[in-house]
Amino acid sequence: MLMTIENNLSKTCSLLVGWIEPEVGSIFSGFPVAFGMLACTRQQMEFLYLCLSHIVQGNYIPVYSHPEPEGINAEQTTTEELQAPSLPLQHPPLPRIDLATSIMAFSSILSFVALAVATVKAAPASQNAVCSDGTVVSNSICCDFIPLGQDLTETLFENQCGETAHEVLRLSFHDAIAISQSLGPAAGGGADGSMLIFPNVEPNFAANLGISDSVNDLAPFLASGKFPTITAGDMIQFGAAVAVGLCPGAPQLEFLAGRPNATAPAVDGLIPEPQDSVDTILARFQDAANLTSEDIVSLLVSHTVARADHVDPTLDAAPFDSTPFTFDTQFFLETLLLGVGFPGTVNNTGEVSSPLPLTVGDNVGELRLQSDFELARDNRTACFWQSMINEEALMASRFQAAMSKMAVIGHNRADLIDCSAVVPTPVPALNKPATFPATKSMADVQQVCPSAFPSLTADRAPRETEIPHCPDNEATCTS
Ligand code: HEM
Ligand SMILES: [Ca+2]
Repeated sequence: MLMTIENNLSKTCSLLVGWIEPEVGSIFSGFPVAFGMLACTRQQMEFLYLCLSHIVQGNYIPVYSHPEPEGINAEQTTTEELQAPSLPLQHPPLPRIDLATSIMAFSSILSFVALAVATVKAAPASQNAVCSDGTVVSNSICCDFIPLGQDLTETLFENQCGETAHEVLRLSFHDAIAISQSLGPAAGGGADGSMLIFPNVEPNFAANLGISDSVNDLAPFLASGKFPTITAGDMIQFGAAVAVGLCPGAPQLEFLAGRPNATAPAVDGLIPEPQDSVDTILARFQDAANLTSEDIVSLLVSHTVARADHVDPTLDAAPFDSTPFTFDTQFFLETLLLGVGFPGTVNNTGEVSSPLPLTVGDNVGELRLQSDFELARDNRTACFWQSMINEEALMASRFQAAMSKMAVIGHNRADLIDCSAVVPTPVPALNKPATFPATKSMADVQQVCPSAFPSLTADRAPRETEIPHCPDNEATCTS
């Protein structure tokens, strides 16, 4: 039995401590105190009281460390469980909370009781459960993600591979990569939801410009009380899996549940920036989680469904390829074409000229990141980059494998529960081969890799194609 009472207690304390941070207050401040009280049985209140006294006495128990289980008497606890070997300590130093802060936060904490206790109650207890919609899952806790997936799909993403879906995918990266082996655990906890738990810290870092949109999008789902067992880190990684599944051609991502909530925000300086050199980028991914150059290229598949709002601040949603709503290989082809101009202003940091800069009204031309340009041409990454072109199945499977690594950064895979069964089935692929955009041909390719370049047809049109601002070529759109 993996989840012992000590883990439950630790996890609850972890949630509470994380939440005491002033930054977090804003997320949950609307949660009624009374609801927290009512939702608790006497046993649960005793459990909470125990946890609170641990915090007040400064004896906060980090997740996965070995707490003192004596005297704890909660449901589903056996002597055997209490004696189970503790898991290794893998947590950053925890913030110390003084008595005054704790007491001031007491009323707020009570309002969080329902969430915390529900998390404890939902600790993995059963194997091979069947959710109410018939989905067979490895653990009943997975079922809780089904309504979240439906809610995100309909309410937030509006069933489209549009702006909000793209932003949540980007958020999953910026949450996960904020960790450093060289700086040590205090630098960040990886995919731990720190962006959502401390919305006034990391989202303010320059490299995270624009990320607060996705934080503000997901925060209400976390605070709604509708998904009390779901942690911030799980919500972000699950949200990304749901988001990407709305993009035709995307694979069904793995999803593992059970990331404890972040107890501290990450430090600045850990998010790759488009003006970074290839050396810097390779070193950053290596330092974060031993990610290789192939992992990086595989993760950058995500730039096939991506648009920039902040690289050129005069532009709203400048796409990285000509099909920003389709999970296809155009991105890998188009980043290798000769750059001829800028979709908006020149001299922006991290931007280089693009092959398709034509901007007409809301239809913004393609924007090229300096980092994508360089990774496409560096001899450490160029061949793998080129190998993606017109190989949609390869691209999807490499992305899936790399995302599976990224999503668990900062955690032991074995501590998480495989809930992949509740990730919605992706929308079908369009199965359209990669093509040279109109007016472009093999003559525009800046090939670095010596392997044969795939033979592709070209779109026929007398002039450069406009890249539509709205999904499905709709005239207007919210995203
Ligand atoms: C070398 C690494 C990377 C760099 C330098 C980089 C840089 C950027 C930049 C500058 C933007 C534009 C943000 C804006 O102005 O609105 C962007 C957008 C985006 N990035 Fe990356 N990125 C990297 C890796 C990744 C990875 C690994 C993922 C996901 C796994 C990702 C997903 C996205 C997505 C989905 C968007 C579009 C967001 C939107 O459309 O609103 N990026 N990236
Ligand atoms: Ca695309």
